[in-house]
Amino acid sequence: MATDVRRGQAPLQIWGRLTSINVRKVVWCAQELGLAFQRTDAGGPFGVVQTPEYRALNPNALVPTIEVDDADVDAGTGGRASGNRT
Ligand SMILES: N[C@@H](CCC(=O)N[C@@H](CS)C(=O)NCC(=O)O)C(=O)O
Repeated sequence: MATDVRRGQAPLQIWGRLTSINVRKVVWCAQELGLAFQRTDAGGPFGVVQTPEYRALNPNALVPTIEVDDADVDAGTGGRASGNRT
């Protein structure tokens, strides 16, 4: 992947392909809550998850991953938050 995974403009970034039921849950939740978000395809045929940039966000290399400001949150059952919030 040649893109910078921190390129997004929206306050909430959702990483993951819509063919993943776990990604759909997060997108559905964000929509129900009326949150502005940007989603970027990752996982499955889109790849991305094995790149060092993505693994820095989510070492599990799974989707979805949620990015909120400077915090990276693995939306999976393992739940992880990292990064600095100011
Ligand atoms: N319970 C999992 C949910 C995440 C998960 O299993 N995601 C699958 C898709 S539903 C995944 O990333 N598969 C690899 C891929 O899509 O490349 C977790 O702990 O994160």
